[in-house]
Amino acid sequence: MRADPDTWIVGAVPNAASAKVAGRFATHHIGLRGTGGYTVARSQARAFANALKAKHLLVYAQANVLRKTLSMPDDPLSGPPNNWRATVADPSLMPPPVTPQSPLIALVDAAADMTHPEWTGDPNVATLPGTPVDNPHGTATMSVAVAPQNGIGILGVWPGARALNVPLKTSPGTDGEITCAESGDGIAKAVANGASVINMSYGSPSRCAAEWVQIYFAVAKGIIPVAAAGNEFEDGNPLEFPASLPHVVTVAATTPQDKSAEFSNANDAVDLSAPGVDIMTAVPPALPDPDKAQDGYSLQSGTSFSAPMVSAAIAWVRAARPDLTPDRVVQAIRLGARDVAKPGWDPLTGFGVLNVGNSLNLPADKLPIPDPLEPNDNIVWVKGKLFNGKRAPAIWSGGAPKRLNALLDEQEDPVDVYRIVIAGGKSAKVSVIPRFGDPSLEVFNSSAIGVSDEAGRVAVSEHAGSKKTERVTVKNTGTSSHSYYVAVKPQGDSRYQEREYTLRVG
Ligand SMILES: [Ca+2]
Ligand SMILES: [Ca+2]
Ligand SMILES: [Ca+2]
Ligand SMILES: [Ca+2]
Repeated sequence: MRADPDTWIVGAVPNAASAKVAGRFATHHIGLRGTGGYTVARSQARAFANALKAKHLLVYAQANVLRKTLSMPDDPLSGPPNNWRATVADPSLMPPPVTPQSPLIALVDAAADMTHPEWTGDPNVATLPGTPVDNPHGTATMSVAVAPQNGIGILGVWPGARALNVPLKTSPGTDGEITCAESGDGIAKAVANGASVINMSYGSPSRCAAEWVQIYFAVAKGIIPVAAAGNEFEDGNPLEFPASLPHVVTVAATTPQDKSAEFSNANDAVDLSAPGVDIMTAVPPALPDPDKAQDGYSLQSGTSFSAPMVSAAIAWVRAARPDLTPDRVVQAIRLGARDVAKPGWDPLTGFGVLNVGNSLNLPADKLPIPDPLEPNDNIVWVKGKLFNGKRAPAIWSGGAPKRLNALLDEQEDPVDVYRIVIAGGKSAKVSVIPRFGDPSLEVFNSSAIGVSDEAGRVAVSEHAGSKKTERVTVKNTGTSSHSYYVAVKPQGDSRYQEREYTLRVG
């Protein structure tokens, strides 16, 4: 038996009499008060135990046996030079146990091959039926997220975590492309199946309103959307969607040397990076192997493989830190990233390379405050024209003043809109007190179609500077009560994207 040669452990009835006996020897009490275990020098162990025994206070005695630090053993294809996982998650970090209640990672993607040997006997992964496996992409993204520690192939970021492949039909005659309607339907299925995180390793420069609505619906339910930044840096570096929508965690790709991958799109929407060059992935054995060695595994490159690493890390942090709101989980992932390239955030790598350990350990008081009532980025989202057909609850309808603290971000959260109700003939005093950076204040009546519609604007206050409180008074000159929409936006040319403010109405 391997044990510490110098000490012994003696367990006593946890009471004052035992403590008195322990005080006569060179002892150290182990752990919480009232648990009664002591370490003692080996030379004194027998005398201490006998002294306790004489007073019927001895409970146990044993050698101070050694424990090995646990670490995640590699599977055959996850060791060097394929050890990207060690870059994002220290192998000594043990992921939380997987239970039926663990956060579900939904990967909206090409159909995954569930007959792949990597998933044999794995009860935690699934796909939705009915779509043929015609493309390696869905199998690969799922493996990077959750491939189990099973002596076969590779390890995902959270090996053995719960994952659902939501298969999309690829459009005939294209190179595995999908329509935006398919994407919207896939996101909705992920929501309906209880996703905690939705991974979208696809995109294009075209916006798609239907996809946007589904993503914001997910955000409103506390689900975190993650998307690949895109692989077109050398083809004009266009903004791609859904990656560049507000509230989406946008993932760029880095090389094994922590440099931005030459193909990885760079823009203000990028939140962080993860390895994306020569990533060992599982691929369907029955399809032609992308790297030509027909073995069910293939080295692949692209932001498509970086994004599911972040999705799995988000699920892990959600499991380990259930006290954090979803927006603060995203902040823990962003701010926990290991800074690379230019110091601080940059458009190539965002806040840096994913680092699960840092994100797990960032103290809650180092994270930004929770940001309430998102997504509220324009009047349509709050008025119920796009969502549920229901208006967002009013934050004030008369009576005592209401306050709330909130955040903006020029890219990720460009506008905050809140509904208030003013009774006929009454007024509301609205103010925005800056806490960080410079916000502006506008109020719109319910005829306004959006926060750029000046015809519907009934009040505005936009003093330059981060010290000045914005104040307006809005009077409802009609006889019946009406909804008004308070809009807070970033202003000024701060080098920071973030704003924090207190809104007061009443
Ligand atoms: Ca494996
Ligand atoms: Ca983003
Ligand atoms: Ca906000
Ligand atoms: Ca907002």
